[in-house]
Amino acid sequence: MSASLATELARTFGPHLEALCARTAHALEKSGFKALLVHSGSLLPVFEDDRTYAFEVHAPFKVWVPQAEAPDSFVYFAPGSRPRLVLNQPDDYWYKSAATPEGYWVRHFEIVSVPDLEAARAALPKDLSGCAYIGDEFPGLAAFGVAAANPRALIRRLDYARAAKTPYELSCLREASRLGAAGHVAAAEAFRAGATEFEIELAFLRGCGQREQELPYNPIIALNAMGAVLHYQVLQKAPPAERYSLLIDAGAEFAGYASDITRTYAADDADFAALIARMDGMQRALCDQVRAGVDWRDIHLKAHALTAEVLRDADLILCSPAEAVEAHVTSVFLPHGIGHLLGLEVHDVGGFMADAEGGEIGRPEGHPYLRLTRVLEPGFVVTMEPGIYFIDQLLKAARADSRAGLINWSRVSQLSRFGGIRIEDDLAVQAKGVENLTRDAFRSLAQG
Ligand SMILES: [Mn+2]
Repeated sequence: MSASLATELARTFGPHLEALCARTAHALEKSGFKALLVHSGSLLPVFEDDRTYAFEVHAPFKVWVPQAEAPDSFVYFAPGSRPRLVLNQPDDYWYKSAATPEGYWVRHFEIVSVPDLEAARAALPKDLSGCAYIGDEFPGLAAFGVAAANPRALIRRLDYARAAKTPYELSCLREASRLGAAGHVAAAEAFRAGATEFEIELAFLRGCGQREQELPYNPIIALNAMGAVLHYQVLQKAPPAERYSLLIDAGAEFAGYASDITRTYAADDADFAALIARMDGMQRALCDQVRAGVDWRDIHLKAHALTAEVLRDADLILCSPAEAVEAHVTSVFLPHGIGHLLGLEVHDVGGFMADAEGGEIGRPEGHPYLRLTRVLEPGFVVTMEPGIYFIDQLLKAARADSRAGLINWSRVSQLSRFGGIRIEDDLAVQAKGVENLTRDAFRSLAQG
């Protein structure tokens, strides 16, 4: 971490925590609770083994403390007093216990170290009968005597508020983008040097300095036609016979906050490279539409209109762009949502919420995979990720229905070997305009 980032985090964490305390106090009052107890998560054992799966800290815990590796720890917050971190540090010679926390956030908490759950219970107030609990419902929880486990209305209120990030959170997200961009630069270099999917992943990990389980999601690294598998997970260790393209969707994490970045590269084909450039221009045009007060559903529909123009320019459709949208031809090539909230989770919570009470805003008809339907507000962080793909299943369906005559099939078969194109940036909505965390990160890396 750079000295200037350290200073920035030290400066902004206090106000972040104050804001978090205030909104949590409000949510507790509205839901009829006096306090909140949040669990970091339990270790999940592998069937009939003494190993566990990699630990994933729960987001409602890490919104309080950037402590990623502390299973069975708790944050206790009663409005009016300092939040308490009950940190599980078992006396264990098989595994290394969580390190004693240090850094910019520690002084804002009352921190109690405990060796086990029983001691954790003892480190909390005797009477938790007015306290809401959020986390795993582990066997010993009954003995805690909380008022309710995972009360839906309270969780929804807290989720709703998480969409708008504090300045501290924006600093963390900026750093996550910087780390992710560094991974992408290394990955692109590996691709150009002839690396396999697996080697490209290794380059990405080295570039961002993180192991796979630290990343916010498993990287999607797809050579050639595999780019059409939207969440492709294989990471081939053998090189393909020919190299046409790379689609890499990978992000890094900082202090619990994620980046989510996609780039597509052509190996050596001017036609496909031109299509990538066209998509890049379209993605930038969509980024320019993002600002406070805009309904994300409109952005998604605008993306379909622009996709239809790209399809026409690329000679992929035999009808007008308007007809392509109307007949759901664009959905064959762009079957996913145009973006989602980003934060402590890569697909962050609360994307459909109409208000803090939990009412939902539906998706536009015919767009079942859109993950965000809210009107953007300052502080929202969203991804912008248009794409076009040559997906066998969807093309086959279109060929069998009324869309068959609207698609230029010979052009489709010419481009299918490239898989697809997705370009994805992370955007922070400001009071005026928008900050592109991803392009800023790539630019500052290029400037050294
Ligand atoms: Mn994404």
